[in-house]
Amino acid sequence: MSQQDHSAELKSFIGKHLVYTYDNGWQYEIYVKNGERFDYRIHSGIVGGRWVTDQQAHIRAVGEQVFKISWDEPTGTTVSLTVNLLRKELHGVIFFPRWVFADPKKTVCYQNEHLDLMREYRDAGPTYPKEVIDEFATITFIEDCGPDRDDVIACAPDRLPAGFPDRMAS
Ligand code: FER
Repeated sequence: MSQQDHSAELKSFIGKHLVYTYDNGWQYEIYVKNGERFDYRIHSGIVGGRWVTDQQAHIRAVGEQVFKISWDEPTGTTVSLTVNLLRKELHGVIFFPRWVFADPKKTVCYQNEHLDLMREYRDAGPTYPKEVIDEFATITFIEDCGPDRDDVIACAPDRLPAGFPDRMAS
């Protein structure tokens, strides 16, 4: 299979909408829009309130119902998620530049409307030493929404009805 065309292996992942909670309590939501892009919303954790749509990412199948999403944020934070749909388990590694870890609230926004500012912060740093977060998460909600929708993740986390992510978990 070529590097460019890996749509067949991603068939069961594209369109998935997931909510998961890391063992450290941080709660996240993602929607896999297509083979190149995804949306996410952060419900809690040091960057809780942050949300992003159409983030470009490397999305690959790495095993039976196991997928990997890796990307580089405009903030300089890099993330790689391994998503195991069979075990409803996820493993994330987040590499935070020092400035994000020191002052996470600077990145809490709808990032799409502040891309230039995020790149300015990234370039101002400091970048090092990076903070590496290595955590497992439990996937509490999975649904299939189909590809390329703009209405799955379409507002800030604090605009959702109270208890939204937990209700999605039941
Ligand atoms: C995740 C861990 C970290 C995730 C996103 C991030 C979408 C991004 C953090 C940041 O940009 O500060 O599981 O899922």
